[in-house]
Amino acid sequence: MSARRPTAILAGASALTLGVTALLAPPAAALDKGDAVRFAERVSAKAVMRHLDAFQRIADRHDGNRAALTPGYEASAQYVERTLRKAGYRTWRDPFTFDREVVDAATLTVTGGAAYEVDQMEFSPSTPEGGLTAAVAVPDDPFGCTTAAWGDADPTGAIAVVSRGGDCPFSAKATAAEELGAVGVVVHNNVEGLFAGTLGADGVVAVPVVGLSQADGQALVAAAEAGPVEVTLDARVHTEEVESFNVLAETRAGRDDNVVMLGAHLDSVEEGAGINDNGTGSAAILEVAVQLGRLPYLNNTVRFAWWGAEELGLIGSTAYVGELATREGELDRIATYLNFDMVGSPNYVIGVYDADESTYPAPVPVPPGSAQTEDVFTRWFDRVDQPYVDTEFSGRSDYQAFIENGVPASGLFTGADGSKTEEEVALFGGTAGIPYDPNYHSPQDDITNVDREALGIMTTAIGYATLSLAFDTSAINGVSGPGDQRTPWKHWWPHDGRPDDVRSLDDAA
Ligand code: DPN
Ligand code: ZN
Repeated sequence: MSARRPTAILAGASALTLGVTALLAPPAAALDKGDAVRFAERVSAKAVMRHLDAFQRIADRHDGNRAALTPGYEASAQYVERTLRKAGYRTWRDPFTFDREVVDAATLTVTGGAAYEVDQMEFSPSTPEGGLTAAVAVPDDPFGCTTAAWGDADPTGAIAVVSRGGDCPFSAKATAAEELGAVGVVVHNNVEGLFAGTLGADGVVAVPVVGLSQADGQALVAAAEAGPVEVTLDARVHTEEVESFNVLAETRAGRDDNVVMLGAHLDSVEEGAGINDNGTGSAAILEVAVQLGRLPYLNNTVRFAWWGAEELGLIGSTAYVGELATREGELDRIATYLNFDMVGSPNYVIGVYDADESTYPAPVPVPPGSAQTEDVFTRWFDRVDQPYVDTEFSGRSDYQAFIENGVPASGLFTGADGSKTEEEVALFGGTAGIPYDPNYHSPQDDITNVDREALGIMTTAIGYATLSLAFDTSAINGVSGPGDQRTPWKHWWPHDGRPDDVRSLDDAA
């Protein structure tokens, strides 16, 4: 009997505890091995909503968000860890470091007048300490795309103020102004609000380039057209190395040389609680893990990951795959990776990552086995007469690192900032012409921003696919059967090993 199965673990518990546990836990009707349909019914939307309520409470107690590097993320991780441990899992934190840009100054001050907020463009140099004081110069053609656009205006020694738009990149505006002697460049928006621009690469110009809101830009240009205006631009950033972490757990049951992996990013954006993006994915796989942990036998190991710093650029999942790629055999053991990033959008579609490119050509690698992974989901939806659509296999989430390293993947998605079509309304209801999630990346992505029907449909599909693959991945990688379950293969976290980094789990949720 492998020492890795829950029954062996429970046997380690006192008989009294076992007795009590058995009395307290509802008797789990015996599940026939590999009965994915019955298992799918066990993963309830109600339980997933309870996890989402916990994430909302965590955000409420931690500055309104669960963003990477914040106490809200730490508390979210502790909730996941505590829930998993109650379900019999060991959990691991998989730390990673990365360079984070820190803003030291971001203002444009009119001498004797208003002070405006600016956004230093990506790859722009910073101003010196104390900022840069100069006159404002405005080109004849407000877009300032070329030196010719400046006409009779001369920006020598001045800070150029140009408008976004005119069908040229920010780098062209900056290069033209610098060529004519400008010492700094301000690009004001051509739609409401501030924006985060980029010069596209390092070294494009040697002068600082910032974005400014439309309203502030128009006020500045009007003042400059009425007479000389002097401003001080103070825009400085520095990078520092920071550390975050992924949360990982895997079933004790199942052969170690054939792993089915599920993942969802646990971090939110700084703007809000991130309940749909991506509390829904995190909560859905958490409940699948809880229910799966109750099964004493699986053919294949199922591994779960709650990713850190996805919103900062897929950083946690990329670090994880990068680490595995350095360890002989690690990636080969992963039969397929299932990604769940936004599975409860209020104006939802039931979307499956289009790995066979039947609707959308994929702009990223599609490893063999991905189409077969997609089939597991579409077969389920066909079986229960659930309409579904393809969504682009775009790599725009935590499966990117896996597919770039040859690991097959697919996943489910209810939509983000894309606009719902009439055809999709005919299939799923909702409203055409507005985003699938109108509150995407906003403070309004809270517990009211989840469609329970969509969440239930997706949660059941995830449960079905997980159990189906936990018993049989042969359609994906040709591996079938129980394999050798006796030799717990030393994963790069020693299984028998690293004491759970259990910290005193405060009652974070
Ligand atoms: N990448 C996800 C996020 O913003 O957290 C969601 C997403 C995926 C959005 C694909 C748009 C397209
Ligand atoms: Zn997001």
